[in-house]
Amino acid sequence: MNLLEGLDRPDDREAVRVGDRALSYERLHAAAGAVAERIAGMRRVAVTATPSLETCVAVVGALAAGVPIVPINPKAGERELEHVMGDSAPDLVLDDVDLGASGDWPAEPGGETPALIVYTSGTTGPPKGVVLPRRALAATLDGLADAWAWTGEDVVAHGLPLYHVHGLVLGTLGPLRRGGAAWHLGRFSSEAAAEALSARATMLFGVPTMYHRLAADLERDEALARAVGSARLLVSGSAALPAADHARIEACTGLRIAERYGMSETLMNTAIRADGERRPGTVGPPLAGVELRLVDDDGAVLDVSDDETVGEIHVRGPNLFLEYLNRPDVTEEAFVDGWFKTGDVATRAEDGYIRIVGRRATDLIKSGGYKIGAGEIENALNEHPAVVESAVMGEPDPDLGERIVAWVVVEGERPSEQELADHVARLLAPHKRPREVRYLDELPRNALGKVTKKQLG
Ligand code: MCA
Ligand code: AMP
Repeated sequence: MNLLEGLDRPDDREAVRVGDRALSYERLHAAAGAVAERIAGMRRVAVTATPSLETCVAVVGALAAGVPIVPINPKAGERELEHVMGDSAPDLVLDDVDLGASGDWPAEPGGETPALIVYTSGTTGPPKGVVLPRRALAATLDGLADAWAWTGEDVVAHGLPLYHVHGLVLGTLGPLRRGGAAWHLGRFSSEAAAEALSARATMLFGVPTMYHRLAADLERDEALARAVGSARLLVSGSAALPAADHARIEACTGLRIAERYGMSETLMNTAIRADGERRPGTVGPPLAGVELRLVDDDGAVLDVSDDETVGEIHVRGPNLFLEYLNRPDVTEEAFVDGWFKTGDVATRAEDGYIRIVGRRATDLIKSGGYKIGAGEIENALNEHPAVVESAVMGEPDPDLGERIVAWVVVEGERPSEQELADHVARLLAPHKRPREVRYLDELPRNALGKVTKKQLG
């Protein structure tokens, strides 16, 4: 099974571009081969996943070698880095990749070989490493190729981080499997997206926050709107796209965004097809090969397609992860009869379209497309010397989807909001910092002494 089929024919076509630097298939193949030779036989490696050609070569080299690679947030703070490095214990951090080196590729590893370990937040405690095998990457990318008529002719533009599934698997490995090109914008901006799309890019991948910002810019600038309107497909995922932003983008570009729904553990589950109806608020039918069911609170399977009855999404298929690294207990709890319990709550329409209406855990926050656990932030806040206790929640935000709000009880001199935000950014990551801090004398509690977050806000 050739995971990156595009690399079977390493010629001088462009494979990856980051800003104004690019690598041909030939160069990528050679440089990744050198990485593969260097790490042969290692148990696990990591890479500080900056948006760079070096990161792409490190990941492709590790895939070539059959050595699982952990992409690390370059802005990971002290605690987060300590945890990820301790938990994954890489033999090497591939931060000195040489784009000019050359080496040979070993034989293709088997489909169950772990390929990537991507860290994702839970409700409490530190993030968990999701172990993704090669066949899951292949299955999800082929499912999307079928849904979007995605071929080697396509050039995917995006400005997503390379330490999560969206930017790494879909935005980078996707084009390499198809034999097309990935065009990383370096950092997302409407101008960079428009430039790529008016040059060679055919598809744009982004999170709803990016489309929200894009909409505002396109409304101001017709030339920008025309450039974005030349795309073959605009795709949104990682969080719910507000209907208003969907309509604004359509009004400016004439294009209706296609949404798809996935998760680090499952990769992609559903997608609106390139030739399918775009109904705002829906994420389309299951991808080929993915089984999806809705289950009620008692665990009974809901055999209904009325776009009204709500149940938790369970999925099964070749797109699923192997396990949470070092967490057999949590892995076991995540499944029932071979089905993965997503925690997402949805309806199903007669034509199979899924509409996500919420999620089971209130302690999970989706901000800017990042999944963030409330407990993780509370633990970080509680480490601040002035903080006695804290409670963190997500509140609706037009730009970020949800913004992180922290309620804190402090003693002594009150630290400023900025100080607490910086404290969390330093320990965890900047995107996990509270955007707002509210000070209280005490947190509301029920008779059992448990904090009742519902009474906050
Ligand atoms: C601000 N900054 C700070 C601080 N405050 N740095 C240190 N300490 C602080 N206190 C810095 C930030 O690091 C950042 O730096 C800049 O200021 C702006 O920060 P922020 O406001 O957080 O960024 P933003 O502009 O609001 O980011 C919006 C975004 C981002 C670009 C949309 O949220 C994003 O990239 N989201 C993508 C998330 C994603 O890929 N999710 C996929 C998960 P600098 O400017 O240098 O960066 S995978 C998934 O969900 C599944 C599989 C799926 O379905 O896809
Ligand atoms: P992560 O754990 O970071 O991979 O985030 C996965 C979660 O993102 C899913 O469980 C959903 O809650 C959410 N998600 C992803 N895509 C969509 C979408 N198109 N609409 C709504 N929620 C989404």
